[in-house]
Parts: sequence; C-alpha cells; structure tokens
Amino acid sequence: MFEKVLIANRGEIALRIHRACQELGIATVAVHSTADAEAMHVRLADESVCIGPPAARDSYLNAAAILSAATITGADAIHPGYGFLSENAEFAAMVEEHGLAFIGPSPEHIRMMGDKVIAKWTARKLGIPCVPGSEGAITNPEMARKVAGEIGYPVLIKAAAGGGGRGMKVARSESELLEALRMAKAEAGAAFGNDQVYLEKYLSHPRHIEIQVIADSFGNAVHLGERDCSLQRKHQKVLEESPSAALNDKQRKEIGEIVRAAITKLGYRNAGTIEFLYEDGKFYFIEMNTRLQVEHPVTEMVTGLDLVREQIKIAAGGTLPFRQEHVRFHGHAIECRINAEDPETFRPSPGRITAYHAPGGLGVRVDSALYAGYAVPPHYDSMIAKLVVHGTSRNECLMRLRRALDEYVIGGIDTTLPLHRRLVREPAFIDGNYDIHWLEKFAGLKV
Ligand code: MV4
Repeated sequence: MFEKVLIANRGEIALRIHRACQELGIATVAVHSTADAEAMHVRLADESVCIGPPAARDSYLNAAAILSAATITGADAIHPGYGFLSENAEFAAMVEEHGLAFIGPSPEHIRMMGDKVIAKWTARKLGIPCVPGSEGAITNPEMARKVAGEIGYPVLIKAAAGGGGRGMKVARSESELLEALRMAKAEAGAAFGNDQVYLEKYLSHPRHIEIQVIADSFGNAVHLGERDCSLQRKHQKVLEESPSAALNDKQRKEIGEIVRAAITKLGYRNAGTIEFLYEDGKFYFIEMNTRLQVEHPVTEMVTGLDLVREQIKIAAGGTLPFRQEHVRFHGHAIECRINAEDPETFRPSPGRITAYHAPGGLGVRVDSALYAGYAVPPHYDSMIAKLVVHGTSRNECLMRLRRALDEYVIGGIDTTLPLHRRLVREPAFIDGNYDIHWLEKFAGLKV
C-alpha cells in the first residue's frame, strides 16, 4: 500500500480523498494556491505545498509544480479528484513517468474517452447502445446531409473534443444543417483547437442517467448501479439521485450487465462512469467519464462502498474485494449541490462565512470544506457543499432531505439552499417526473 498520497485538488473533494487516505493509514500531501492558504484541505493534510498564484492555470492546473511537490515530499501516488487535471492524459502519463502511481485509469483510456468520436466508436464496438448518427466524424457537408436525411431531423452536431455540453448545435431541418455545421466547426476549432464534429439524432426530452463502474487491473469489473442526473441548469448538475425513478430492477440489471461486460472487454481500470440519455424506455450512450465524479457519494450511500478507498487500493495493485453478485443496493440517496450563488440569478457569491451549522443525524452526510470564518475565494467553482441524504425509500429520503436542508445554516454569503428547499417540495420532483429540461423551467420561476 502507498505510504503517502498527494491530493492534486482543493475544496470538498480534497477533504474527501484525505479522509479515505487517513482510514487506510496513508499520509497526505495537500497542494494549494496562495488563495487557499487557509483552506480546510491544507489544515487537515499531514503536509502542504504552495504551488502557485490563485489562477487555476498557474496552480491546480500546473502539472510541473504538482509533480515537483510530489517529488519533494516523497509521495508514492497522486489522486487528481475531479476537474483540473483529472482527465488530462498527458498529466497521468507524466505522473507514471516520474515513478508515481496515478490514482485513476491508464493515460490511454483517458485519451480515448476524451475524444468523443473515438469514445462512441469504442462504445458501439463493445455492444453499448448509442444514439443513431454518423459513424465517426463528419468530413464534408454532403456527408452531413446524407446522414441527417437517413436518421431524420432534428439532429445535433457535437464537437469531438467537446463534452459536458460545450460546442453543440441543433439543426431542425435541412435548411438549418449547413449553418449549424459551419458554426459548430468554427466554435470547436476556436474553443478546443480541434474542429472535428459528429452528428446525432437530437433527443428532445431525455433523462440523463449514468452508470458507475469500478475495475481492478486483473480483469474484475463491477457496475454500481445508476445515478439520475437530469436535474441540471446550463450543464451544471444541481441534484442527483439513485436509484432513478425511471428505471425498474430488470432495466437496471440489463444496462448494468451491458456496461460491466464492456468495461471488462475494454480492460479499463479504476473508477469510471458511462453516461446515457434515456428516452422512451431506451438507453443511448453519450460519453464516458474517466474520473471520480462529484456525485459519487450517492452511489456510496446506496451500495455502502467507499469508492475512493477502492480507487486507492486498485491503484496500489490490489484486487477488487467483491464481485458483481456481492453488490447490493439499499434504499434511496439524493445529493444536493450547494453553490455560493444567488439562488435566483445564479450569480457567484464569494465572501466570508459568518455562521455555519451543518445538519447531521442518521442517513445525513455533508461533504464540504467550509467552516465559520472561512472566506470562499472568487477564483474557483462555486460549489461549496454537497448534502447527501439516504433513506430506506425515496419518500423517507425526501422527508429526511427536507429537514436536513431546513437545518443547514450558511451565513454571510448567498447560497442555493433556498432553491433546494423549494425543489424538494415541488410536486413534479416528488413524483420523479422530470427530464433534462425540467429544472431550467422550474428555476426560471421566482423563488
Ligand atoms: C444530446 C442531447 C440530445 N440528443 N445528444 C449535453 C451534454 C453532453 N454531455 C451531451 N448533451 C446532450 N446530448 C442528443 N443526441 C441533449 C444533451 C443535453 C443534455 C444532456 C445531459 C444533461 C443535460 C443536458 C442539457 C442539455 C442538452
């Protein structure tokens, strides 16, 4: 097992990884920007290294500074968390070239899934159902016209280097197609330095359902069920739950087995997520995420597994200590992402926390690096806490979530707590009756 792990991240996820390390008897190294000198992840870590100024590109995205910090402190491994360098194949390769373990998949799998055209091609070859569309990249306008004519309008043009909703254009008819293609290519070229695009049938009212997987280096892979992440605003997830209200046990088992078999065949290792759109009873692959995700605690609450602990053990050469038939799903879990934002305009609201009281009790988990007196810096993502609640049924989970949200006090800054308090009392949400567009209509209404 590793003796010392460097955590290449900040905020709640740095804390989350620190906790898993401590429970495995592993010492931790925090890295931080000058803006994060007073951050909780720095306070709790066994050692810390300042890696640069506030701007992420000079600190948390500075691969050379992070590798130097790992070398100086004698760390054996690096956990990248999510965001920042977590899906940077070159960084993962550099970590390995320095003789350290990267706590995540191989650089080759990260690179493969970072190219959405290659990812989709690979998924299809592995027997995962995909959205109907072009077989690979669109190389000329005539090809786009032909494919769109075959699958039918509306169609969606997506960037190969995109993902997470960046660089997409809808064409509702052939008259809109060439302009959509031209704009998508221009935007992709400018944003990613890669203007490759592909084309898909546009699904108008899907849910966003993703399957968590974890695999070791010895061919053992399991799926850990799904998370319904449909409640989002401008491609930022707001609330996630497991199981999805849209699926029954038979559907879960079916898609889970397809994904488990595919991941095994791919030779994938460590944690990963296969993202699907789900519409009219059918699954359509869209992307694979090769990192630990923000919403992983939802899966931990229903499976009782510690995903970060398993990630670390796998990276250290361990075997997965359970098989698919040992994985059991218990009850229901919901995560609310609490952001330092105005709950109506979603304008960021950094600043000093003047009062702090986190909810507790059975089935309540708060993942946050906040404390009273802490100043939320303006330089990073506005997510400041995740409230994750478990119950034996969805209704029990909702009752518990309402009381936990009512207990939560974050003073001094605006947060999205009021939005969540309203959301968990909304009939359509209570009925589990929502798609990826529902929250944007709901959040547009006055609090
Ligand atoms: C789609 C789609 C409809 N049809 N693909 C947006 C993020 C990126 N990962 C894929 N996205 C979408 N792809 C087809 N063929 C609609 C979306 C989409 C979306 C997907 C998941 C969660 C939120 C979303 C919000 C808007 C659009």
